[in-house]
Amino acid sequence: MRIIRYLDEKKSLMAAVTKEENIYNLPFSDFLELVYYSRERKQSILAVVEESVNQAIPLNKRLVDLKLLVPIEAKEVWACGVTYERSKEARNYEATGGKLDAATFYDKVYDAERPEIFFKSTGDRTVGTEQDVYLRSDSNWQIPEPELGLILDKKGVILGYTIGNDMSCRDIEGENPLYLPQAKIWKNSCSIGPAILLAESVEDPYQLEIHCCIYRREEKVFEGSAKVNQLKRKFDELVSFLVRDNIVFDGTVLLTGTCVVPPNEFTLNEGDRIEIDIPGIGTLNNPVKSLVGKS
Ligand code: DO4
Ligand code: MG
Repeated sequence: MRIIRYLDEKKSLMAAVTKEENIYNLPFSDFLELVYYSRERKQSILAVVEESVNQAIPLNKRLVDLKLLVPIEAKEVWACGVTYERSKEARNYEATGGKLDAATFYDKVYDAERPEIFFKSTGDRTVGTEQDVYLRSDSNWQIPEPELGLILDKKGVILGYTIGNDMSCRDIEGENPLYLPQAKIWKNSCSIGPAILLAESVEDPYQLEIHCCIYRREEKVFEGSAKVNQLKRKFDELVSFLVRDNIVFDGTVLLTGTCVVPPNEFTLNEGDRIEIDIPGIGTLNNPVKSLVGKS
């Protein structure tokens, strides 16, 4: 079962989407209201949603007809780094200028007990599907990072899964690791959506697959895929480091790292379109706009 938010005549509505893609409006204003209601009733989130669905009639609309919003207005989005071998290789290339025999802090963090976890975004910087992600004006090497996102409660319990795009500037990060926040955080540098797949509806989330295509003038210029079971660490391990001695809000999103990296010579251009698909969750589709001349 998936949960979406959509705009209906300027009103934001929440709905459940079944495996068969039938859509049922839910009587909650947002995902957290559903979470709190299920806690009060001592029922699982899925049980509450199924009860609503069983009493409702499906919308006479398809998902593509809806103007989808971010599935959750997360106060904070955090992200994990170098959790896949492919990300380590790409980072080593950035940091060493291609001298791949040099041992780097990326090699170290890949093998260390403590994972890399960084602050990625706030609600105001995060967009949903069909909304523009922006390119920084001071970077010449920018890529999307397609990632599985965990929707957490304040204790770190995984409530659901979504798709995340951790937009990144490879030149800024490669120049100096202390520039990481600038390589990762700017206006519209994070997108999530299009839905939350309820954790209770997934038998084995490590079997999820991530596909990414980038289109330039509707021609495919990059395509890549990965399976979440290529992840070096377990979700619980990543979450335990995020919540340790921290304040974590209900509805926090934790991106789990990327395994799909375009070739080193690739950089995003204004006008590109990024499509990230995780079967079972949906497709996160973002046009790319440039911030050059806008700041
Ligand atoms: O080390 C910097 C960030 C890594 C990252 O975002 C990723 O591996 O997905
Ligand atoms: Mg990333």
